[in-house]
Amino acid sequence: MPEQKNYHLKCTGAALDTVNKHTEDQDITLFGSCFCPFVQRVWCAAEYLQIPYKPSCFAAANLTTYTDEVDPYKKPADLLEVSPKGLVPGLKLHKYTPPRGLNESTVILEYMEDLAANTTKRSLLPADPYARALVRLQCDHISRSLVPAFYRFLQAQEESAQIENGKEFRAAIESLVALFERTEKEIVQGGGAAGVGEQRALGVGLGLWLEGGDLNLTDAMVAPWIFRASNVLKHYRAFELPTGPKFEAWIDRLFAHPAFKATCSTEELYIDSYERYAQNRPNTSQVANAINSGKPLP
Ligand SMILES: N[C@@H](CCC(=O)N[C@@H](CS)C(=O)NCC(=O)O)C(=O)O
Repeated sequence: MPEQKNYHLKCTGAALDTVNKHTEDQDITLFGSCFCPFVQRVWCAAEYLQIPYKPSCFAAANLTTYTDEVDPYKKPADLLEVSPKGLVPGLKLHKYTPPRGLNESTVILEYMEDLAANTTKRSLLPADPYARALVRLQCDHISRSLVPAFYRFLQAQEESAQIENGKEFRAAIESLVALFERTEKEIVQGGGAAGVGEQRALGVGLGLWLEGGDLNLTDAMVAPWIFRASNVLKHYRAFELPTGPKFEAWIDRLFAHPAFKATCSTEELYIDSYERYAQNRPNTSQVANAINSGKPLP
């Protein structure tokens, strides 16, 4: 029997370069792990919003270099202090005495957005309340449907379940595209824009779906799973992402975006780290257990 692969503990490629660029102490310590998509969400948002942070290596708290990544499965005390379930990502906020913690990737994303509004003045959201609500609808769909569908598909062992769950994951991507189209229609095309300049202005904060757009909250929320669909699901489930010029252009912009690219390790790291999900090994993770028992994700 071939040797089983295990998850990696150290970033590779561009992600490792990024870790090495952030060795100074900052107000924010980001507890992460190299393979975790929930971490990559907030990591690429921190890069985009230009929020200073120091990545943390809590698996070996006495390490003075931060090139290693964290092992969330070992649940070291300093992770549990900021994230009660011992899940990454977690933030330690040193501006408070004593320092405070924050967990949950979606909450951390909103926190960073609010922080940036007062500091770097960068943003992942449009200004208009209705447009913001449409972006949040997209994010809600990602949390509720697309992310669980990814794990159901990857963990399915029976061929019939793999076919069924593959369809479910594809449908979740298609529903996200439908929400993109709705947003584009209602905000950019329905705004009575007088010309290209005005259309561009209306598109600010609507993300990379729009040509000439920039990374937004939805992109950060979903990019890690779309990326893992392109390598992990392709490798283990022969999955192919949808095709078509608009979808492919979005994927190209997403994967090439400097803030996202800076948080990507090399493909092998993901393939290795997800073998345990693809084989649905017992006690792979809290997420895997939730999927197997039909419970909501932790
Ligand atoms: N709802 C959490 C989920 C985070 C999560 O599941 N992280 C995984 C790594 S990808 C983890 O820390 N797993 C540790 C475990 O399962 O014990 C969030 O959005 O932050």
